Amino acid sequence: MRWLAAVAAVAGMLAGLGALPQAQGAEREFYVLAVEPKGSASVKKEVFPGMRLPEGKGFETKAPDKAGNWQVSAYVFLPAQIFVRRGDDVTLHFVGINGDKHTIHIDAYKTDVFRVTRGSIQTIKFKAEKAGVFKFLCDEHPPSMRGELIVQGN
Ligand SMILES: [Cu+2]
Repeated sequence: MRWLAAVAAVAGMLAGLGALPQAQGAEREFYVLAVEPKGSASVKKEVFPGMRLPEGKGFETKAPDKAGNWQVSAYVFLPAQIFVRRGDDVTLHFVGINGDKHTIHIDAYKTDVFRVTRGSIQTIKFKAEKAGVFKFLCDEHPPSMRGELIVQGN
């Protein structure tokens, strides 16, 4: 009966694969948020690390103020990885949540820049004709504000 359990496990895995996104040529739509998560603490509870984070405006550290409160933040895309299949019709809505502006471009698919401001949406549509991993970057907030468009297929 052990073989029956193995067959059932494989069948379950195959059924799970069937739940993956549909065939090529599907319409795929994503909202990509420009956000700035923040962490804060007081030196009374946590020592200020004083460590230098990577250069660029993507990261910001505020040293303890008079009350001993300090803060760290980073600009990021949420989500930062987008998976589609070659042949899919892709719609990306970039939405400005934090930060006054973000100047963005996508390798291979949207090489001319576009700007997202707080409270606005820039919509990009394209057919994912080329497989590979393509970066999308914000010029104002390196190195943290970057993402990957991953186009699967041959
Ligand atoms: Cu940015």
